[in-house]
Amino acid sequence: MGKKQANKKDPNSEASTGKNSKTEKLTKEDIKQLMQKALDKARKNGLSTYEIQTDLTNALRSKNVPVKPNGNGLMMLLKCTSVVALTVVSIAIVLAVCLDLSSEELLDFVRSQDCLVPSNLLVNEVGRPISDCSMCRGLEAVPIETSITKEIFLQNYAYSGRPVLIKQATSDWLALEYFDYHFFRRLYEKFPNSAEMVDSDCNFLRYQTEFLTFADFLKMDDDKVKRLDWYVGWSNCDRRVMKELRKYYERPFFLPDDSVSSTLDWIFIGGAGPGAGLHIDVVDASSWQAQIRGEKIWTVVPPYECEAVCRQMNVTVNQGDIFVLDTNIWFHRTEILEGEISITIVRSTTEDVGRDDL
Ligand SMILES: O=C(O)CCC(=O)C(=O)O
Repeated sequence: MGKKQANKKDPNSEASTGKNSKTEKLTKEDIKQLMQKALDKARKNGLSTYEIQTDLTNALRSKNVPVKPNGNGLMMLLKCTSVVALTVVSIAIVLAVCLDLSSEELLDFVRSQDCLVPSNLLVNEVGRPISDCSMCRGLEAVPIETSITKEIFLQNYAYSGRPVLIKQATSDWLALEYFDYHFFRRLYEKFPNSAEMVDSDCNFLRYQTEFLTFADFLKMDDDKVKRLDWYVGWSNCDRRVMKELRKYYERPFFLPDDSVSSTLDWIFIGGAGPGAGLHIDVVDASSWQAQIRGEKIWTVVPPYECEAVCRQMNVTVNQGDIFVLDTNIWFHRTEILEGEISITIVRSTTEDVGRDDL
C-alpha cells in the first residue's frame, strides 16, 4: 500500500480513534488540523510568551530536534508577530517530536502559514547554524576585564563567540550624563515621524508593558515614568536620530580597527524586574551592550549542542560597563536590579569591511 493510502482516514481505524497514533505517519492535512486545534486551545488559554518560550526551549533541548539550519524564508516569518502563533508553533514542535515528524514536514507547515511566526525562539533556533563549542569550552564564568587593550580583545575575544565583560569602558561618554526617558522623548519629538518609523521600519519590544507602539511609549504620563514599572527595547533606523545619538557615545575603545558596527542602534530602558525573556537573536554579528545607567544581570545559556562542555553563567553589568556577547549563539535573558533606571545602548560589530559605520 502506498504512503498516501496508508495515511487515508478510516473513521474506524486506530489512528482516527487516537489509539496507537504514535506509529502513524501524519499527513500535512493531519498536522494542519492538529495545529488548528492547538490554535483554538491557545486562544482560550492565553499562555504567556515567556512560558511558551521556556517550554519550547526545554522541549528542544531535551529532545534534540533534528532540524537543518535553514535561513531561507525565515526573514518573511521574522516580520510577523503573534503570541498565539508562537503557541501553535511550540505545540507543533512538541507534536513533531512525539509523533516523529520530519523537520522538513514541520517547516513546510510553518512556512505555509502567512505571518505565523514572529521573531521567536523557534524560528531563531531553527535558523541557527550549529556552534563551535570552543567558544565556551571550559569557561566557568564570564571573563571580566578591567584594563583591556585592543590587542588583547582581538586575541582573546573578538569574533570568537566568547563573552566578556569590560569594566568601566564608557567613562567619557556624554550618554551617562544625558540619557533618560525624557531625553529619548525629546529626541524623537525633534524629528518628525521618527517615532512612527520605529514602529513601521524598526522594532519595538514592549515586553510586559501595555504600550502597543513605540509612539505610545513616548506618550507615557509623568507618574508612570517615575514608577518605573515598565521595561522596553527598540531599534532605531532613522538616520537623523542615529546621527544625534552618536554624539552621546563613542566607538568602544577596545574594538579592533578593522571592525565595523551595524548602523542600527538598539536601546533597552526601564525599571527593576524581568527584562528580556530567554531567547536567541538573528542579528548579523556579536554585539556590544553598553550599560549607560543602572544595573542588570545577564544569564547566558550555551546552545544545546554545547551543553556537555559549556555551562550557563550569570554576570552583573554595572553602569559604565560594556558586555560583549554573541546573541546569535548564546541564549540570554536579563533582569534589571533595584535602584536606578536601566539604560543600555547596543550595536552589533563584525570584522566585515565595506559597511556603513557611522
Ligand atoms: O538588555 C536587555 O534587556 C535585552 C538585550 C537583548 O536581549 C539583546 O540585545 O538581544
